[in-house]
Amino acid sequence: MKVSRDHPRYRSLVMREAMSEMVKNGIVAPTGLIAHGRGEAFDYLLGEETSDNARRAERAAVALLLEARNPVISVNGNTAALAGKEIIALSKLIKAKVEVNLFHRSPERIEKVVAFMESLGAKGVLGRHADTTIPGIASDRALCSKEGIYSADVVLIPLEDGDRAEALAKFGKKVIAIDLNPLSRTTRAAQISIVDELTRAISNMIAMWPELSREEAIRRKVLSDFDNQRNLKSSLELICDRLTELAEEGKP
Ligand code: PTJ
Repeated sequence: MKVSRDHPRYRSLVMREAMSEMVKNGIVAPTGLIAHGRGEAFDYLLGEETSDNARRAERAAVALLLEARNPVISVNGNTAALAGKEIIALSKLIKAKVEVNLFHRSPERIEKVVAFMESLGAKGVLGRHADTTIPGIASDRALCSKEGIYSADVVLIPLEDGDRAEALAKFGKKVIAIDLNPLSRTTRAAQISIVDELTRAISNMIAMWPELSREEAIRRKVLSDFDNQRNLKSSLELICDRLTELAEEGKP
């Protein structure tokens, strides 16, 4: 479908078209479109821009990833489709491994998503040969690679379901979530919860890398100043304030 550039929601419509194409080629799961729609709804409530608290969480995330011994970025279908290239760029900067881990897992889909990331230029993508499991997850989602998620100290999980986020945290991983829903179990389980849209979050994190990679003292300060609970509360307050403002505007 051709989307007119003049349409007020041009970007959103283009993304939707791209996501539905990605369903056709098997990268995005059909229910990935529902997850995308939920994300759009929360983004609408958040004003479709990066808030100050999202920026704080993104800075803390970059600092933590740079301090990590074995950081891993977990990639699912939606993440590959929306921000595959940017994820690869970030992984190179912070020297993180990339591992494909799917909720709707099948050998064919794992192969497709890994091959898709490789077609975008990723090297050494993990996930094809899952050789162990994360304890506490009933589904195939527990499957992972020993050299990747299993032995990681820090795992970045964009657009995740709550079960795995909780299991990773219980297993001792420092979890960084990117999720527009400040109420989700994923956001609540994570040590650093970035309540921002994935593509904005990753490009902000790439832009934050030069300063944070240079200065260890700044990284330490960013991490010690960061309070995830306070930050999450601010995201909820932001939504409440926006709704109040909109309700006021709508008054006769
Ligand atoms: O590719 P698979 O098989 O691994 O499946 C991936 C999905 C996303 C379908 C699966 O992990 C899933 O069902 O996730 P949930 O439980 O729907 O959670 C996705 C979360 O991501 C929701 O809280 C959405 O609000 C949020 N979200 C959706 N799009 C974005 C987003 N957050 C940030 N940026 C987005 N673009």
